[in-house]
Amino acid sequence: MRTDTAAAIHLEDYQPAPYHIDTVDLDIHLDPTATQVKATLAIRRREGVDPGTPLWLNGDETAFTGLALNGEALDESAYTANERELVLHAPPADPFTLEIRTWVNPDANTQLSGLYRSSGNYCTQCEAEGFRRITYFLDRPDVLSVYTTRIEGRKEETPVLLGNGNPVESGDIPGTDHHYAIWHDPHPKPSYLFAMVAGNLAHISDSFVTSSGRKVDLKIYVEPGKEDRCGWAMDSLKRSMKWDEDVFGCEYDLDVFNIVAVSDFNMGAMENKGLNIFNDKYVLADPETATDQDYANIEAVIAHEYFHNWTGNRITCRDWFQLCLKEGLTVFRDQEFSSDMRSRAVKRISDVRLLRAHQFPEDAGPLAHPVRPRKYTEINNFYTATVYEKGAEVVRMLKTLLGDSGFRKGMDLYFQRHDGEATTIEAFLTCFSEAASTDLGQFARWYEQAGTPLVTAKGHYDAAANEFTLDLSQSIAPLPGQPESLPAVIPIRFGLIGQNGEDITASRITGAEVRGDVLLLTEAKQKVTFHGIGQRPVPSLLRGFSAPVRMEAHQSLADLTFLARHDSDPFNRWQAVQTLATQELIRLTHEARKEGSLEADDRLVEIFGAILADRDLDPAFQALALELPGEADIAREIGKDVDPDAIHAARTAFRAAIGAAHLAAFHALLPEATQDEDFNPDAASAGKRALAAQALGYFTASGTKAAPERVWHAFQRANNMSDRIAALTILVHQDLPKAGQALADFRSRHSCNSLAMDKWFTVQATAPAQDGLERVKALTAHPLFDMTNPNRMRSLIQAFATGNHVQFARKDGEGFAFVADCVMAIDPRNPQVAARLLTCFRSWRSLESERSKHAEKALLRISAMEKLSRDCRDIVDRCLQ
Ligand code: 0A1
Ligand code: ZN
Repeated sequence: MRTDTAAAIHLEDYQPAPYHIDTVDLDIHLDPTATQVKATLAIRRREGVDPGTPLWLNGDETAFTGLALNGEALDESAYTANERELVLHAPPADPFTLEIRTWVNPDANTQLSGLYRSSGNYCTQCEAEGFRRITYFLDRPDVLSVYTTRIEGRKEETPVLLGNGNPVESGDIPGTDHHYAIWHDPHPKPSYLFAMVAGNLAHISDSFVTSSGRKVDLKIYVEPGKEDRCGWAMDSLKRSMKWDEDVFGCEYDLDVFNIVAVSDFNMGAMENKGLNIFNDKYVLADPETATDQDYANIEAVIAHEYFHNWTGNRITCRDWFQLCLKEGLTVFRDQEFSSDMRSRAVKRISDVRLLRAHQFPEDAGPLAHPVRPRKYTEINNFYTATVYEKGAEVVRMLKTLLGDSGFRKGMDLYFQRHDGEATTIEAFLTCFSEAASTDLGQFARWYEQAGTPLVTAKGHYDAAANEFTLDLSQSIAPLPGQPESLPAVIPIRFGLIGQNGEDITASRITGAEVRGDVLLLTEAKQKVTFHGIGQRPVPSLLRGFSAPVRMEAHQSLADLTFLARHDSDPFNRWQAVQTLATQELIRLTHEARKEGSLEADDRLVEIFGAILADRDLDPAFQALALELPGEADIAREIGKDVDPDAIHAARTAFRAAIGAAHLAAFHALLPEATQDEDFNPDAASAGKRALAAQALGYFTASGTKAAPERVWHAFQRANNMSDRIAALTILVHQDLPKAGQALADFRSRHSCNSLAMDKWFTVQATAPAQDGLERVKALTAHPLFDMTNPNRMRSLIQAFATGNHVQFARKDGEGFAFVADCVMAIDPRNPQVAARLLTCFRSWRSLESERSKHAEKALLRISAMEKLSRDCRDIVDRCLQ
């Protein structure tokens, strides 16, 4: 493990590598504890580089066993080789080949970076810097090479041998029990996209014919016995391939596309060229074990990884500072895909909820960084919501600003101009400014400045002048390392709604550039006037969440209620309800703190009745609108001196009031109605189930006597995982009498399915009971709990830290202490996973003083660890700065 305090790497220090590596020939002899790797590299000095310039290759715990130059063994004085580097002191001036021999112990690789084993199968993870753990290399994304991989293994242990690109040759090795396979990938790629897999795997197959008539063999590999859960992933893959041709003109470029699902994986999935490797959570689904959310996630992640083939693989990043070039863009593309497959409005609302839940707090605390950071010490810590989700929002704003056709022209130019390159955000933006003949200089600030802009809007209607004015402002609160910021270009999609609920058109708008229904806020303060407005309008601002900002529109209860009922923009209808609910929840939180009355305002309770009664609404939309802001959302809005117990009390009281007031309406929607239908994973059926689950939750929250029996009934009758987990969550979180029995039933039904059992752990981890922490601690001793499996660890510990505010942030500090202990226990085995868990402390300074002192103590305890990984050191230092 690297425990050094590594020096920061700065964007402005970027230099191209002094050598090209044109081809990489790998010969890998597999063995669980002693895999032999021979890498033959064809190396060429870059033009302009002095002959004899040392060649410095990265390693990381790499075990050197031999080196030859142009086929000849080298004198030891000619090079330095250790765990971290291989330096050839004076390489020849002319192109040369280097033959490097290393060995790897896959069984000992608990970091899950490089070559490791998962359930006995060999697999690799090379992004960001895992390839150097297999062989020494210029392990950076701007070194592009053509790879040929020969894999050899024992036939019995590894009947399946997979590599990047196309299969070239395979066969037995006479006189041995070994066999081999050779794979060739004609597309030059960076080392982070290298992958190989070997093991005893089953598969399902299908095929896809591309727009130019190329037949592609598609296969999904899984552990034997899991093949029948791959159908949805395959279906999603074929739809992704078609969609990318239709919407972006991107065609697949190899003869095969393979996906492998493994059960030990640090992240979601990885876009290795032609050989995507997935956390099996994002592949396996059937109605019995996967929720509707799982189905939607699988569809999105399959698409995401597939879309990387163009945005990431064909065009990659010059350096890791440009990570958002591939990630922000690819998230945007997968969001668009899901919107086209499902309801666009529901998808947008769900994405914005996630952005607010994960990215906003990141952007407001010690871990804030620009979408394109300028410095890092550990790149693995920059696979963040800011790079991914805010990065996607920035691409979405580009589309909003340039319009559909301007955006498509820019994308076409990007693909045409940069195919086969490792490039930058500047180059990406240049394609759009050229294609749409527009200056994006100020827009580029979105990539450079951290922090969520706060936009304020105050409207004023002048009846005499027939004018409506909006006083707009934008600002970003000071952040560590960013005391001041400059105004960004903020596209605000808007409408002015008249009394009949229809949008009013202004005869003229002054004070801002307006493109269609989007006005551009470009200054710190701007006054915008809408002329020819014959009645007082209700403004609907930031429609579709047209920019990743916080909006304070100072609207009255009456106007927000009007928007909740009449806005033609579904996002803003939802937003109006959220704004009203948030205001009420903040008020109730203050009441709870002073032990005042927790009686909810009837006018707000009634809004939920209107949503329930509106039969024109899509059930999925109704379900989202009924979902109150989460405890973390309320905490974020309160911002400082946060008391999680008061928030919990307020939210519980508000839910009870809504449930009681609309008991009959909720009763009519209970899950029985949907449970008799055959299961269908499509968005419409999922929406009905989501609404039924909300109904069951509110019905119970109301305190009605009938509830416990109804929930138990719903649990028993469930014919799919969504309904079952919804009922189980209510039973456990409300501590209903049958909770224990339901947990036991669930366990015996699903004990052989680890993804289903992850849910079982999560339901308990997130229960806000008084003894919630003690229950979680007890579960760490459960025979099925395994701290070394990332999914299982996250299902209990991370779920507790991020989904159980009252218990994680307990006043006695025990929640923080427990999670800190877990971080310290995981760190020596798997620093990446430990560091991610550690980020759950990032908002500690916003807590009330007693709790924040406990959090600080826990962080200091981690910081004092002598052997802390670079990953955790980076996070803990930034949290404490
Ligand atoms: N590029 C992948 C995410 C990923 C990043 C790092 C990993 O290992 C440390 C694994 C996957 C994606 O965006 O899906
Ligand atoms: Zn990605």
